[in-house]
Amino acid sequence: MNKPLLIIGNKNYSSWSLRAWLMLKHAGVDFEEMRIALRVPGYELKLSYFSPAGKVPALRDGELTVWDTLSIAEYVYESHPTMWPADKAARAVARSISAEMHSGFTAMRNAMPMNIRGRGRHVATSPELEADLARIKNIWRDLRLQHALAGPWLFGEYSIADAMFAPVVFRFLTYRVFEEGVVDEYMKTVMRDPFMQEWVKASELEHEVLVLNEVGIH
Ligand SMILES: N[C@@H](CCC(=O)N[C@@H](CS)C(=O)NCC(=O)O)C(=O)O
Repeated sequence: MNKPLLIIGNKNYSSWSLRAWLMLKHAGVDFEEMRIALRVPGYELKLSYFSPAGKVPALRDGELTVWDTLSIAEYVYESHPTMWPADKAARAVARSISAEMHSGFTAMRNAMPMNIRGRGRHVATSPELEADLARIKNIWRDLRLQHALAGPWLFGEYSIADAMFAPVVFRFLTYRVFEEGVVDEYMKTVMRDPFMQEWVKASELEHEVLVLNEVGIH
């Protein structure tokens, strides 16, 4: 039987690809990956062949294709139930913050595109951006204080929610968003994750530069 195939974009820039990849890695799924470099001639045709929505990530498992990050998350969860918290209330909160990440934080996503190789950048601030950053820090702080005894992740044990917020940690490092205490500790936990390190190394080997994602001044 063929292994599941995850179709992803550029590791340096594609935050949605990173989320799905982390979920599969942390669930222990034995999968292959195929990278389609975004915004190079012909990429849309390739994407449309592998992904009905023409976007990454998409997961092929046998005859089945699953696309859109939250659907991939739920698909992974069905065979790996530890990927959401065991407690029903915690699971509902984990799904809520993951959905909030999926549909929200537009000001941050627009102003601070994921760019792992970028460091020490400054972008213009706005009330909307500040509100997004404050909300994310509050989510991390509240959850870490609540679940401190259960482990170092948002809900103690690693869950899909951690994968959903992992690209935000890269953004905070690229655009110099700091916060002391449990928020900083959580960011360090995320960066120590061997799978994050593996992704970082791969992003450093990529040569494409997507100008629209290269924002901020030093
Ligand atoms: N809602 C989708 C968003 C996926 C998405 O926007 N992916 C970007 C890359 S991070 C993409 O495929 N862009 C295609 C393009 O730039 O043409 C999901 O959750 O997976």
